[in-house]
Amino acid sequence: MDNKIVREKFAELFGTAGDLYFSPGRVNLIGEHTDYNGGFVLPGAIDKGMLAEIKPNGKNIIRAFAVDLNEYSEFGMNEEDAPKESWARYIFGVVREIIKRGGKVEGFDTAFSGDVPLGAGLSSSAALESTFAFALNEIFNLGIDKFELAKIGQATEHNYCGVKCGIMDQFASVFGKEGHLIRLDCRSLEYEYVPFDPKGYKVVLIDSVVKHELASSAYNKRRESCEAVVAAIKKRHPEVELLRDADMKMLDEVKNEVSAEDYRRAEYVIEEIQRLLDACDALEKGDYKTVGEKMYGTHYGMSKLYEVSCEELDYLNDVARECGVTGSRVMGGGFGGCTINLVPEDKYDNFITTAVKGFTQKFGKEPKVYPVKIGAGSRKL
Ligand code: GAF
Repeated sequence: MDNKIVREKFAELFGTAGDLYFSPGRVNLIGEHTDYNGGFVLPGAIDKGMLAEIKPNGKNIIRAFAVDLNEYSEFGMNEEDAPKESWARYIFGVVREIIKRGGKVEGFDTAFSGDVPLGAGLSSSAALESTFAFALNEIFNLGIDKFELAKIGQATEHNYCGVKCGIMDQFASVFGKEGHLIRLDCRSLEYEYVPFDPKGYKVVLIDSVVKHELASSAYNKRRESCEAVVAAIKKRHPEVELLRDADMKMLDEVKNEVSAEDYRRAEYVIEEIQRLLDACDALEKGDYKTVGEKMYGTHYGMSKLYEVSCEELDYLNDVARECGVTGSRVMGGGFGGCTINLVPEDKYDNFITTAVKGFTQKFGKEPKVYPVKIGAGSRKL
């Protein structure tokens, strides 16, 4: 990422330099919509993210400049000071969540910029939250641990941005490690770094350029469906707290008590948690064929049961299959964004050419191609 543009803008607006902090976006190999159900995920931080220059200003206000949008916002730190710009609410939310936890944040100036494509399902918002949570923790010596930093980002989404997300994106952003995926148990937050260097394969994202809008309530509705099914199962099985605790037998017992739609949603989640565990076993053995089959399984489930895919993403998935791609699926929350593809090296060029050409002809717009590089998590530069 180019620091220069942030440096220049910061100097122009605020004078003497501050410190630079960076947090990445993420990919997720498998395990989608499992995080808020207490299941597992397998994300990795990427080499793209958000970069912010920050310096305390000795006042009780935050002065922020979004370089990519060429927008400025100035706001206080009390609950009633929420800024109107949606991007500024992420910063405000992080500050408020730190204050709620007893952290003493003072006013600061900042300019920031990012190279995570927005709305592509790569967690640009988590990257932004993590950048500020991590930076403010260091700058004001707050002593908050990394788990809590991730939770601060998640709470920002819940309480200031209207998305009842799980913990995956913020966790991956804060804890990312170069060359490794993170096998995360989203209930206990126990995690393990899994080396990821699939020899003979390339991992590539194809961006459908359909912008997803998580807060458009469809995401929150999926979560509500899962909770409704848990409530039904709990009447018979009080120990079930989350879908993670349920199995298909329990789900079938309540088939007539939940809507057909909610049943399908829960079916997907229960299967997806198992798919992830199977994929992790396969990964350990270097069995990429099985990992790939599981990825296709996820796509099917996200498309037909969870219903978070779209025509463009289904098309990209079909082309992947036709081109002999080992695994392919819609990645992240869905409703647009990217597919993640595990591609044998010798099939790569043909896949990319065929997908880009076919997609452009069919939809009249060109998809974007992002080769994946697994990078490190939140840091000071
Ligand atoms: C979005 C959310 F923010 C995550 O918490 C997760 O639920 C994901 O969608 C789907 O797996 O990125």
